[in-house]
Amino acid sequence: MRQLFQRKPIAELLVDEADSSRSLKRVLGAGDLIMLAIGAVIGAGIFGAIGTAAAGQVGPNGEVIRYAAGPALVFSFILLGGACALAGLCYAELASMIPQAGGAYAYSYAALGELVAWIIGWDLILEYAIGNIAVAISWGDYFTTLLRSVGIDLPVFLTTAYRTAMLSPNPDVHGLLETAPRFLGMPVLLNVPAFAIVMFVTWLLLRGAKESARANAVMVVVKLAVLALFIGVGMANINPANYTPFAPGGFTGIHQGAAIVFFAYIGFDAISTAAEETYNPKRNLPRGILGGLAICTLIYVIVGAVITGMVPYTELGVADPLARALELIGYTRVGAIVAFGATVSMAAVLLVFQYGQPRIFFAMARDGLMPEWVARVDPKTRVPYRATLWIGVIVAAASMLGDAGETYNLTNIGTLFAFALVCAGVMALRIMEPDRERPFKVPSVWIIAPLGVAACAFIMKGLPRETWILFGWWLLIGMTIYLGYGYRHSKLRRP
Ligand code: ALA
Repeated sequence: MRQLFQRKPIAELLVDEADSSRSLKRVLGAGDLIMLAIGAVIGAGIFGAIGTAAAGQVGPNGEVIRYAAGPALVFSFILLGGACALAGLCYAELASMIPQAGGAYAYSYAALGELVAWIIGWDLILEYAIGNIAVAISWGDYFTTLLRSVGIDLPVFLTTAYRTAMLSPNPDVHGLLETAPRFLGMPVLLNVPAFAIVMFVTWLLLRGAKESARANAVMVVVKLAVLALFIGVGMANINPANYTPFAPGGFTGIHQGAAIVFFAYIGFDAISTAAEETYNPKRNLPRGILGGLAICTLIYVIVGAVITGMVPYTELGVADPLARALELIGYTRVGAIVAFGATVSMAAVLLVFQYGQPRIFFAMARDGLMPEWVARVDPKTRVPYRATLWIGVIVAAASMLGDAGETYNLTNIGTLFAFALVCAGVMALRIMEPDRERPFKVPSVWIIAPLGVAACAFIMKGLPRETWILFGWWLLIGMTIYLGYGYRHSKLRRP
């Protein structure tokens, strides 16, 4: 039992900065971090998931799966901004205290012991790899819209995944199970664009492509420009009648809406992994995390208010709601520009997450919790190439066959769980290592951190039962793998 909760000493997690072969260069300021946060945050959530949250969701037999938030979606965004700020503060404390690339996995190894660290590492697969499945599917939807706008119509059986057809309440989409071409008796229903973008991003990463602050800044400018265009056109076309009813699903709708658009906020935590590359992390990390979060919250609230004023919220239950809303008010060409901006935005998210996932595995493999080959680095490109390639292939294949709705929920529950454990980790380390230097300290930690845990738990509660069951299975599989492999190979006990 004691071994299961053995903590890795922080000193072992820290890298000697004088050793240039093992430490990174401090090149990022607060402005770069804010840009990185916006780069990783704004993507499929605001360009895609927002639609289901506003319109709600009904099952194939007409049963309500989630209540509609309607125009009250802005309250979902405000609630989420607050909850993420609590977790963001806790991330800032741990990131400045343990400036190491493993992120939440490394913090929990130091704060809560090996078992919890493994669970977090396993859980982060939901945030990065499974999250990217949802982003890739959303990318595919926008890409298809974009091609259609220039007169290229891809065959629907090559842009719709089998699982999506199976789950869709829309008879046209569901009917594809019957009408699609067949191979060995099975309907061929593949989301080829989603597969292709993940493989392309993987290829880029394998070449050693780095998400430089500059390239990211260009993509952020594109994102912000198209959102500004959307807001500008949308504001000029608001019909106040669309704001009634304001909260069709009542508080349940706002709560369930928050649980799904939480996806739109994921990614601000990823910049905590830049701690080692930041000048003066004590000052800049909290500014980057909280500044990025504040800007994204503001943008989201405005987009939420505008889109639900442009068209009736019931029209938004599609995969590309921003482009659809513009189409519905007659701005098809602007819709195409927004669709282009969405593909750029989501490609950036895909790249950052697809970059992050192998590195978490890499950190875990270095600690002996995963097989050693996962940590193998290409001597020329310095990329953990095997992990990058395998994760790329698996995410691409899953994006080709999977459904976005299911993956959004799993990602949200997994990330919320990680956020809650980070908040708990701050408290644990305050008790166990009270004297360790904390370059950034969470103010009123005994209020903020428990509130952070409670807020995450509350948002998690808004997720459907099936998501909880899947999450339970996910953790169970993870535990089995740990007991079968990581427990016996951990380098903490066998250096
Ligand atoms: N927040 C990121 C997105 O919305 C994951 O795409």
